[in-house]
Parts: sequence; C-alpha cells; structure tokens
Amino acid sequence: MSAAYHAFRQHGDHISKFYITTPIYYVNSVPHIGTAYTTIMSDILARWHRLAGDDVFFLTGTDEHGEKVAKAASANGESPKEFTDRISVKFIDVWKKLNISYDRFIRTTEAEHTKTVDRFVQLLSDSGDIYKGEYAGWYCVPDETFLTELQLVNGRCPECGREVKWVKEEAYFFRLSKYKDRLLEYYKSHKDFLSPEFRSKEISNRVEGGLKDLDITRISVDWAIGFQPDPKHYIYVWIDALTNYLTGIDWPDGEKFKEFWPADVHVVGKEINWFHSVIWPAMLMSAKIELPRKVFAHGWLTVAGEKMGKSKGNAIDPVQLADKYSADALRYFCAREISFGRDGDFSEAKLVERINNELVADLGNFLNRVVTMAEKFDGKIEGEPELEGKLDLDGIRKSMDELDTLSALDTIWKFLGELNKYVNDKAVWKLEGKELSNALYNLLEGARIISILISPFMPDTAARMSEQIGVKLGTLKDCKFGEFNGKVSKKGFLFKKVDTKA
Ligand code: ME8
Repeated sequence: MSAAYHAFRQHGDHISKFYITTPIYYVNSVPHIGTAYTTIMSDILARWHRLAGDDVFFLTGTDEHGEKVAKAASANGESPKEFTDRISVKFIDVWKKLNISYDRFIRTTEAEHTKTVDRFVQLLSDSGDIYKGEYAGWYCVPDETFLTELQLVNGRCPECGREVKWVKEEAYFFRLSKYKDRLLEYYKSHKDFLSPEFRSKEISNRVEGGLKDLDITRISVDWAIGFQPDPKHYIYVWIDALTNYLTGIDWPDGEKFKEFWPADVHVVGKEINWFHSVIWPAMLMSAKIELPRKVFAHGWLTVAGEKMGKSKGNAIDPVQLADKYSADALRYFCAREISFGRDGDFSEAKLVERINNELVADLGNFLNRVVTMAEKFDGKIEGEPELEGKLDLDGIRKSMDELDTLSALDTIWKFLGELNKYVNDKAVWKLEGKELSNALYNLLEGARIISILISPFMPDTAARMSEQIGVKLGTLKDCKFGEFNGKVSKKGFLFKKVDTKA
C-alpha cells in the first residue's frame, strides 16, 4: 500500500475498499496445510481491513476444470460434476473449521463463470490478440497430460514415470509478446505492484528476456469451457482460472465490480507468480480492464526442507492440527513463524513451542492473572492511563499495510510484554484500594486493546478474551485507553499447555 494511502487512512474516517483474493485451488487435491496457509494469511488481512473500517471483499474458491480433474473423477468412478461438487464442499468445510471469513466462494464450473470467460475472450479477440496456430509439446498419453520440457523428469512424465510423446495440435494463441514493453513500463511506474520487492526483479528480468505467445485452447481436453469462436476448441487452464477474480465480483455490470475492482491484492504462492504478474496483467491490458494494485507472491511451506504438497506424500492435514491445537493456534503460527513472502519450514514441535511460550505463558497467563485479581476486587475499576505510550499502534498499522504479519505480531507482543512487566514491577497482587484499582484499570484496558489487535489473527481467542473482560469486542478505533466499563468474569484459560514430555 502506498505511503499516501497509509497517511490518508491515519487521518479521519475515510472508508476505503479492500478486495483480496486467494488462488482458486485445484480440486484434485483436498485442502492441506499449504493451501490453508495462503487462505489463513489472506483471511488475516481481510479481517484486519474490516477492523480498520474498510469495506472488504474476500474471494476464494476452487479451480474445477482440466484433464487432471476429469481423470481424478473417473478414477473415483464419478462424473466430473459429481467429483467437483463433492471436493469443493471439502474446501468449504475446512475453511469453516479454520474460521475463514470469505465473502464469496467461487467455483469455475458455475454458469456465471462461463459467461465471464466468453466475454473476456471476446475482448481479447476484439483487440486482435488471439490467433490460430499450432501447439507443439510433450504429452503423457496414459495420464492425458500436456507437459513442458521443464516438467519432465529424465525425459519422462513426472507423475507416472512413463514415456512421453511429442504432439502437435492446432491451438489458439494469445499475443503475450505484444505486451512486453507495456508490462515493463507498468512495473516501473507502479512500484507496489510486484511484491514482495525481492521478487520484482526476478519477474522484470524474465519479461525483459522476451515473452512467447501463450496457447490458450486445446482440442483434446474437453472438461473445460468451450472456446466460442471455434467450437471444437476448449479453453485451456489459465484464462479460465484467472478470470475468476472478475466473476467473483460480478464483472462487468455488477455493483460489486464497480465498488471493488481493481483488486487490492492477489495473494498467491510463488510458483504461480508468473501467471499473476505477467500473463494476467497482459490479458487485462488487452481487455482494457484496469490492473490489480498488487500481486503478492508468498513462499512455500516446507516439511524438513521439502515443498509440502499432495504429490510429495508429505501433506499435513490442517483439520487434524486444528482439532488437536485449535484453529487459532494454527493461524497464529502461520502469521508469526514465517516472514510472509519467504519460505518457511513447518514442524509440529515449533507450533507447540509457540503455543506454550507465547499463547499460554505470555497471553493466557496474563489474562488469567488480571481477570482473577479484578474479579476479587470490590469497587469501581478506574485510574489514569499509564501504559498508553507503550502501544505502537502506528507501527502495527504500518506492518499490516506492508502485509508483514510477523512484525505486527511482534509489536503486539511487545505491548503484551509491557503489560506483564507492569504486573511484576508493581507487584499488583500486593496492592490495595486506589492503587489496585488504577493498576487493574491499566491492565484491563491493555487486555481489551490486545483482544482487538489479535482478533484478525485469532478471532475465537479474541472473542473469549473480551467475554472474560466483559466488554464488546471493538475495532481499531477503540484501541486507545478510555473508561473501563466491563464486567469481568473468569472463564478458564485461553490455551492449554501442551505436554511435550508425553
Ligand atoms: O495452482 N506452501 O492451484 P493449486 C505454500 N488452480 N503455499 C502452498 C503450498 C505450500 N507448500 N502448496 C500449495 C493452482 N500452496 C491453480 C491456481 S489461481 C487463478 C489458479 C498454495 O491447488 C499456494 O497459494 O495447485 C499456491 O499458489 C496454491 O496453493 C496452489 O494451489
């Protein structure tokens, strides 16, 4: 987000809109911790913007066409429709479990989406950017999969290890090459577009090296949207997938499109950055549609250094983790353990360490101590704000505007550290009367503010915290010391310590 935007938001009550998207996930795999990671991080950003008073639209969904899906369906003895209906529900169920607050779940098999693709292709064609040519490439016959040279493993299919065949097929192409200069120009004049910054060079260098036109149809893949200008062809993968971001907000005439486009950020994994940072903007230029403000490519979650994914057989089930440790603990871990943008290793041991040290010891024990003392206190809790200066709210806002959840949480935890220190320095448990009232006032106001600040990360914990403090969970506007008028009631620990010796 630009500095000007940040400054504007700090002054006054101006309401901004914020449109955020995740990739739409292939239904040939059920949700795992990798897809959960992107979705959790996007949810945290969406919730943060709602907390700041922005009008938010958060889109996620499933990518349901293509040869792999058709094959997975038939391997299960199901039609593609039955299969995609079933798997998309699994995504919806997992996102519910993880408390994902999306505004729309899009499926590319929706009738609305076919209309978007038809219209979009027509616009590219009107710009003279679609032509008929010949696709040539590797093809795995038993897997019915097209492969690039780079995907081959020792010259064979990476999935089944069998021999691949060189095939040629009539196909339609998009004139990607035409957009090289305009893209480079755009990157130069929109410094926030390619992000994080360290990835932007990688993309612009590759574009500078030249762009090849992109094949956008196939004859042999028919679990796909038809290519209207030539009915024996079907749309091949990426136009279908990328245009979901338009269908999701009812392009071209819907109210949502008018309010929310351009997207403020497309959050994606680094392996699909090229499609979002190069192909998508070029197609939007061709269709004469405004470009998104930012593409943010995050890194990979690895397990013991290897990319986690279904095909690797090292997929971790987020539902199992949420059942064992709570969705909030998992969400917190994603935002605090890995610098958003970089790769990060997932391990249950590290998750447990963070739960025990940060969620149980720093946060849970703090709340428990304060609420215990406040419940015993007989009298009105009031005092002078002494800890306000310890809260760096602008710093937290700035970190979140930069999508830096790790720094934001660090700053929130610094404030929590100050609250814990205050309890010990003042030996609050020994105080009485006015002094005790003043200390409790400061601690409860601090706890109330913490509950607001952690709510995008841990919505359930924030709700339970504010319930114990006896206040309604507020928004960012309420993150300042005021009068305390809660009715404290202790309701047990926020988190349970995980026994690491068992
Ligand atoms: O690529 N670490 O879908 P997909 C971090 N349908 N993120 C991971 C991850 C990991 N180990 N594994 C998966 C597709 N992801 C297309 C997208 S968008 C118009 C079309 C996340 O099911 C990450 O966000 O293969 C990655 O980009 C996405 O899942 C890929 O999901």
